[in-house]
Amino acid sequence: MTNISRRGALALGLAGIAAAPEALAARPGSLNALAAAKGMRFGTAVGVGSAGPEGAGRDIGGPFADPTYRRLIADECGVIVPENELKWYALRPDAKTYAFERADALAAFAKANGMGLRGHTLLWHHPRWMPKWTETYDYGPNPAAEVRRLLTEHVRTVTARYPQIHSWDVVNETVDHTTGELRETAFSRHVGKQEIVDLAFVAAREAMPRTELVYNDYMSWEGTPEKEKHRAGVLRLLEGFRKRGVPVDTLGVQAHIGSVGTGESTGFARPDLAAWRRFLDEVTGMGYGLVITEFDVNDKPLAADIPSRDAEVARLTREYLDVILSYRQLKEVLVWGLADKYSWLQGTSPRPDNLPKRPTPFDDAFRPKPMRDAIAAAFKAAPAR
Ligand code: 9MR
Repeated sequence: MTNISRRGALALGLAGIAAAPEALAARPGSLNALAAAKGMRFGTAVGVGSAGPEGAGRDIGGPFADPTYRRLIADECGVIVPENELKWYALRPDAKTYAFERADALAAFAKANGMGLRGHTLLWHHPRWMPKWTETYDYGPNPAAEVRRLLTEHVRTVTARYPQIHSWDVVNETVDHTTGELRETAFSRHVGKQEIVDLAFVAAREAMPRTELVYNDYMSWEGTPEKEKHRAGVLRLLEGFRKRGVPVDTLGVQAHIGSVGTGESTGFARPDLAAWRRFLDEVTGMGYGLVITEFDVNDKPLAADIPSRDAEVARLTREYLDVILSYRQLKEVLVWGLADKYSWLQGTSPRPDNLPKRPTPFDDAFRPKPMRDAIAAAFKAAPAR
């Protein structure tokens, strides 16, 4: 286990992980092997658990403590991404400290099992997810300079700790989906909304000349005016990067699909495939790569019956993947959790019948679901890249 003390490991309940690495690399027939046959990689987010912005640095336990789940991940995946552990609120209890232990444990697990590591995220530029101290911190007589110093130092320090990360979500979710405009945070108030985002990418490129730098967001394939506004806002941001020469390589497509539970539209997916293809054409036309960073299917509005629920989730998975895998710019597909019991969706707006959701490829007993078959079939049908 690299970069994590024995005491730190014990505190996190992780002792023994390094001593007993799971199977090396994903097994033949795994989702990663099927992806690899087409020049792609498959992976998942996994977390050790960490409290939100109010409790930075505090461990609350998590899926990574489950050895059967770790084995499943090592079996199926060629890459993992820490679900929360690299976020500012998890890494930065204050302006001076870095709490690397949890992310170190995940990095060591990836290494021990021959898996790659993605980074999420150097700047979740969203007021809700910045640590609370950034609101009250004394930025001194030249606040803009202090914000720039803080962010640049953060980018350098975190990227230097994990040089093995081949792809970083440098900036996450800075486009407000309701307006298409850029979000404001304690940082941007001093520096500018556009400038802070540009700075993150410039600092990232300086620190990591050969790493894929990603702008990551949840713009979706739905046909509503609000979703259209979100896509247009993301396109404007990507165009601006090109005009200003900001070093951004790839668009991260989060791909939380399924339930459309808020705003003007509720119910299950009603994709506008023509609008979605137009969007992907514009993105790739500007020379950006694509990565699916957070795939899952929220089954909240679907009827309780499990076989039909799973079939509908699988159908939507296949439809979504067939469209986006037709773009050879797409090189990686990551799900946001591999097994239902560890999906973040269990902790968000419940189903009307309060049944557990079934948004991921494996069920609570880690048995493969029709969604896994759909991903496998989509990889088999995808053009090679
Ligand atoms: O799955 C994550 C959950 O455990 C966290 O509580 C939450 C807030 O940090 O973030 C979730 O992951 C989000 C990701 O970082 C960015 N895109 C949306 C994801 C789901 O909310």
